[in-house]
Amino acid sequence: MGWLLALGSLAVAVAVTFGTERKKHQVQHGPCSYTFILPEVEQCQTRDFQVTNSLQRDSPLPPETAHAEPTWQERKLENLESATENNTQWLQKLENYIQRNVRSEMVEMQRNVIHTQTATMLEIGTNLLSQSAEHTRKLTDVETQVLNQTSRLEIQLLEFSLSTTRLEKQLLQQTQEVSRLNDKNSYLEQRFAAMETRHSQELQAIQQEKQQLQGLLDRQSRLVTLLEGQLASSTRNSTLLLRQQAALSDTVQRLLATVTHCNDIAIPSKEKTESFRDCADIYKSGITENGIYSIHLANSTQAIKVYCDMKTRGGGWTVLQHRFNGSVDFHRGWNEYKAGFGDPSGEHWIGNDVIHLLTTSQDYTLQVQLKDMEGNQAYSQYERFYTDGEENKYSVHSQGFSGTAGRISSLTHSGTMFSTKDQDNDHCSCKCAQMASGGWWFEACGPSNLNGIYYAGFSNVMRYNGIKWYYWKGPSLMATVTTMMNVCDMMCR
Ligand SMILES: [Ca+2]
Repeated sequence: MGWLLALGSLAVAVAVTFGTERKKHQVQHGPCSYTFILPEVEQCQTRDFQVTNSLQRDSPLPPETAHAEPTWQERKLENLESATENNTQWLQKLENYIQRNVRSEMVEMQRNVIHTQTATMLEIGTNLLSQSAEHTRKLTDVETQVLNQTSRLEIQLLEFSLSTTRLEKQLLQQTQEVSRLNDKNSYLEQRFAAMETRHSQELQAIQQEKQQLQGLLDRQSRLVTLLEGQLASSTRNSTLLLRQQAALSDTVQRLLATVTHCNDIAIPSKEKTESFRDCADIYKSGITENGIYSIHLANSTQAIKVYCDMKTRGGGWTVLQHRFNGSVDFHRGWNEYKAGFGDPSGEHWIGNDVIHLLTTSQDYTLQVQLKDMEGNQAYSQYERFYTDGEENKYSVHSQGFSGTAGRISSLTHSGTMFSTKDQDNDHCSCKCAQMASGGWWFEACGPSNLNGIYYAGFSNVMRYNGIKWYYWKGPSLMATVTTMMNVCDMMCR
C-alpha cells in the first residue's frame, strides 16, 4: 500500500505545482495515456525559477550552450523538456514498478481477499448455522412449550366444557324447578285468593247474621222486660190471691169446727164413744172392711183419717204409706213429710209425727208389702218397729226381721235418721235425698227407698232414684205397689 500512497502524494505535488496552468500536456506511453495540466509560464519570475530535480542536474549540458547564447524561452523550454523527460522516465519506472508489484500484490491481494472473504463467509455461515440451530432449538423449545401449553389449555377447555355442560344441566334443572315452584306458587296464590274471597263472604254473612241476631236479641230483651213487668204484676196478683186463699181457708176451718161442734152436740157418734187408737182397735170392734177410718192418737183429741187394711194377714193394719200409680209426687221437703201428704184413699204418706206418736204408744209390728211389674208379691216384716220424734230426726228402730222380700233386711239399721231434700241427716258426704229422691231413712245411702220416683212401664235402664228394696229386686225395683203398714202385735189384737 506504500506505493499507492507515494503515487497519491506525487499526483498531489504535480497538481499543486501546476494547478494554476490552463494548458494541458498529454504523454502517450504504450497503451497508457497521461495528461498534465501545467501553470502559465508568462506569470512566473525568471530569476526565481530553478530546478531542484536531481535528474536535471545530473544531465549534461546541451552543445549549443558553447557557441550561442540561448534565449530564456529556449531555456525554459529545454528545462521543461528535460523535466518532462525526467518525469516521463520517472513515471515509466513508476509504472513498471507499479505493474510489477501491483499485479502480484493484486493477485495476492485478490487471493487474500478471496480467502478472507471465504473465511469470513464461512465464519458468517457457521455463525449463521449455529445461530440458526440455536434459533431452531429455541423455536423447538418454544413450540414444545406452546404445544404443552396448548394441550393444557385444551384439557382445561375440555374440563371447562364439561363443567359448563354440568352447570348448564344444573341450571336447566334449577330453571325447571323454579318454573315448577312458580307454578305451585301461582296455584297457591290462586287458592289463597279464593279462600280469602270465601272467607270475606262468610265474614259478611256472619256479620249479617250477627246483626240479625243482635236485632232478635234486642227484641227479646224488650220482650223479657215486658214479661218481667207482667210477671211482677202477676206476682202481685198471686200474692193477693194467696192472701184471699188463706182468708178463705180460715173461714172454712172455722165453719168446719162449727159444723163438728154442732154434730157433736146433735148426734153423739159411735167413734166418740169408742175412740180408736188405730185400725187394730177398729178391727177389734168388729169392723172388718177395708176403708178410711178416723183414729185418735194417744194424748191427742185430733181425729186422723187413716186407711185400714182389714184383710191382710189377720187384718187391722194401719197403712202408713201407699203407692200404686205414681199420681202423687213423693219428692218433698221436711215439713211435708212431717205432716204427711196425699189422701188416705189414694197414694199418701201418713206423716212422721203420726208414725212417731203411733209407734211409741205401744209395741207395733211393721209390714212392708211389695208387688213388681210382673205381679210378683213379697213382704218384709219387723216384729218391733218405732221411730223417734223430730228432735231425733225421726230415727228408725226395728228388730225381728222376717218375710219373703229378700233374705236380708233392706231397711236400714236402727238409729238411722230421716232425710229429705231440704234436710240432710244421712251418713254420706253427698245428699242422698236429692240423689235418690224422696224422704227416707238414708244411711249412705242404704239399701232401700220406698219413697223414690215411681217409674211406670218396663225398662232395662238402671235408675238410682227409683223405688228400691235392694235385697228383693236389686237397686231398681220398678214396684207397682208398695205398702207400709203397722199393726200392734198379737198381744193387743
Ligand atoms: Ca249427707
